[in-house]
Amino acid sequence: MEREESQILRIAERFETEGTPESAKPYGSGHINDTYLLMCGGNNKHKKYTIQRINHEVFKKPWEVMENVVKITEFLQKKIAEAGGDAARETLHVVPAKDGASYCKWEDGTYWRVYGFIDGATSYDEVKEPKDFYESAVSFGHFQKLLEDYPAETLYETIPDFHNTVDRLKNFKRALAEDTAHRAAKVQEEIRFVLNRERDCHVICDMLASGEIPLRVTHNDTKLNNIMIDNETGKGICVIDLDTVMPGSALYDYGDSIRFGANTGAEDETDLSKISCDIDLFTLYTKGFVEGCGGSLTEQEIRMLPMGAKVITLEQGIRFLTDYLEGDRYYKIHRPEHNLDRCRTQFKLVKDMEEKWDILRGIAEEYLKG
Ligand code: ADP
Ligand code: GN1
Ligand code: MG
Repeated sequence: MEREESQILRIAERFETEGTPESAKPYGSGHINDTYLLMCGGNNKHKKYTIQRINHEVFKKPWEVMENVVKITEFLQKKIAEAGGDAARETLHVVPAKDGASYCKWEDGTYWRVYGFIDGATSYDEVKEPKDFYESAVSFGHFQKLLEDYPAETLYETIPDFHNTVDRLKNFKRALAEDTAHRAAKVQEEIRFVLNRERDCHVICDMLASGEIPLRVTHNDTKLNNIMIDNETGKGICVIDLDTVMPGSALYDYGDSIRFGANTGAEDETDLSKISCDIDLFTLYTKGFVEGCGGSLTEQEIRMLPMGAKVITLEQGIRFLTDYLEGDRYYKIHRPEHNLDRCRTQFKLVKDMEEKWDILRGIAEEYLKG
């Protein structure tokens, strides 16, 4: 929901910004939180921040999200500084509220936070230059590497079963049975697409459960627009959108980037002939991610990377379809059938990956050690 600027400014005044909040404009294209670019000023100086409403329908315990974010960003700041990096730009910084908390609960029951703005860098909604995609791969891989020794058990699961594909399938079936928005009849083809791939939904969950692949601290929302790319150097400098950092699988982190960035069309493209998995981008991302992970991926993880891409794309399609069946309650939509359009791109992409399966596997297997 877009709010009056004056209200955002009043909320911003609750935080320890440098200078007085002067303007707040809607910013970015995330599907979950409401983000505003906040300008603060005083003494002829201006400073930028992002102020965000944390979507507490999605994140039921925003205080746990913020506890995670504070712990992770402090951990990363230390690691980056130790490695001689620029901790001010290479990770998010939480700006505390004036009462010392990491967020502020507003009078209407909404939850807000402020981050320092990463200036001189861009988050891209599509791959314009392949090298940006490669840089994002190195950054997401490196992010996971940096968190390799983070005590995972101290993190909250901010959305329980977030990438539990089996659970997502179960929720889809429940939504289908309930059909509250009376839309199931319209999407029989999409429903069949899911039901024909039930087995795929189990592959990664089963491997995690048996210990065949490790549970790691992962980002879990590795879309290209969750990386800031430096405008001058072209390097991926900062991983943002840390709300879903929690124990997960590297396969989902890798796969979600492929799903979004190696797609030749947009996530909500209505012309499905534009949707396919670009082999060059797939190759490039795989190289960057394996390099970024710095030797930490196991052989089995490397072997399963294409499966990560396929399963997360299927999962995402299932999530969009479920939301469509439930009457568009989760994702922000900008047109009536937006979730259905999004679902269809995901399934087209899954199908294309299936057709290119041997090629995709071959690309990943190049990186098997020994
Ligand atoms: P959502 O969960 O809704 O995707 P994000 O945290 O990803 O929210 O923020 C949405 C967009 O706002 C990002 O894609 C990015 O463009 C911008 N953004 C968020 N935080 C910052 C920041 N600290 N500095 C610069 N831009 C930011
Ligand atoms: C949401 O917040 P945003 O727009 O980066 C969603 C992701 C989906 C993505 C699909 C918390 O990401 O899981 O993959 O939309 N985030 C949450 O575009 O559900
Ligand atoms: Mg985002």
